[in-house]
Amino acid sequence: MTEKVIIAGLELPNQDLDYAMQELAALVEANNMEATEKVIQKLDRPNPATYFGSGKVTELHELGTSIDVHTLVVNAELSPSQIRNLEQESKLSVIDRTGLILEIFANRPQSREAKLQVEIAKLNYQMPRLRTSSSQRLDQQSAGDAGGGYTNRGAGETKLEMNRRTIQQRINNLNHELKEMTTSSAVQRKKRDQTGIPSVALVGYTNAGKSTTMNGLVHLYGKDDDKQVFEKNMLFATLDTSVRQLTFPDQKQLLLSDTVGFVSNLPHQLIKAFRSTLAEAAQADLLVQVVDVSDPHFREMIQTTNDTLREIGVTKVPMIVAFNKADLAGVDYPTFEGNEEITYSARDKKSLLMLTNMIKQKVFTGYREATFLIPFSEGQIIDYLNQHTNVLKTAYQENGTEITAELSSEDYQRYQKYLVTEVEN
Ligand SMILES: Nc1nc2c(ncn2[C@@H]2O[C@H](COP(=O)(O)OP(=O)(O)OP(=O)(O)O)[C@@H](O)[C@H]2O)c(=O)[nH]1
Ligand SMILES: [Mg+2]
Repeated sequence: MTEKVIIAGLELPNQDLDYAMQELAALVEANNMEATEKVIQKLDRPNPATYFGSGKVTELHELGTSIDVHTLVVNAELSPSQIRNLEQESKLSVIDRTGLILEIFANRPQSREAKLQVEIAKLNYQMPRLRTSSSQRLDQQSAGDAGGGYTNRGAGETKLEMNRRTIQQRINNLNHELKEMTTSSAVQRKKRDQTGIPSVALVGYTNAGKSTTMNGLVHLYGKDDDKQVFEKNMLFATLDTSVRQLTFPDQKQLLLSDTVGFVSNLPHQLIKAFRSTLAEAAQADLLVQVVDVSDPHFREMIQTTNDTLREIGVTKVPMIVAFNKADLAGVDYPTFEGNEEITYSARDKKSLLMLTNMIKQKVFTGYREATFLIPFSEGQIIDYLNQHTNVLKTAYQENGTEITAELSSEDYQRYQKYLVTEVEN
């Protein structure tokens, strides 16, 4: 059964609260809850003790009692004492925006790596929010040393401090495990880098259609046994980065990755925790920012995505902005503007072909056409050229096979000694 909750927000100066509250309701739904009432208060600044003003807190308490709802979801990250005070005075159990997003992430099925990242983020969030009254049992043994910096352990230490220390210890262990995992994915990434195959990452707001775009492109250019990635009309459907290889009819290849979606005020604990997953985007040769252009707030979403990318240190990767769901927006598609913007639908083949062309133009630079004369004794080179380059012509000469192909500068250099002519273009 879905739990009914009250959502509440402060309208502070210069804030589009309407949009934030709509999004909060969607986040609530993504956490299998239902926002039955929405309460808003206009204030110049939050009340330091209870976030809302005292009159509003009384109103929230009365509302909760009258509609028999016991949970209040607040559209901001509250301080630990604000949560405590607000709970005491409203008699409602309080979830703040950060706690809500962390819960959604924790409840999504996910890989071991994403699980670790989410748990670390959750523990970091919980640590300052631990209460003295907590009856959590503490295993003295496991609260051991490696935590570092906790030298004042022992006599006089409160249970709360011990609980904190246990959590810190757990965070350290998880970080350690995560680090080993990231090292191995970094190794994988490095291996892929060495193949010289360019990489393209789909990034953007949650629910924009990244996974649908990925699946569309994989359907056209992927291998037959490539798994589809999970796409669904819900926030944070994707938590893991998946990578697929695309091979185009001209034999050019690229690696396409689908990444976790962003949302406004994504908890900084999560951003930090997901840095390694997002490394795929940071190291990409090209980003495709997928935008749901049918959403009236798409401009804010672009802003949030750009801010979040900056926050994780992705500032120098070139980007195509891909305005998706044009079919719902009632605009012409597919259309493109310059080589940086496309309006399309991830469900439309013509759109995907246009997007592919734009991506290819950006990524496959330095390709050239050249003719090589390969001696008959070097059959493996001919196989390589046929498999990895765009062979345009093959002719058999007395002293070898003459092949004209379009190829990358790496391949060109590799076989330069067999070069006959280079076609200028
Ligand atoms: N009508 C229409 N729906 C689309 C289009 N592209 C995606 N959708 C739908 O939008 C919803 C979200 O798509 P996803 O591909 O899961 O979005 P995402 O960006 O991967 O979302 P997260 O993984 O949550 O970050 C799904 O229900 C898709 O079927 C489109 O071009 N047109
Ligand atoms: Mg997705």
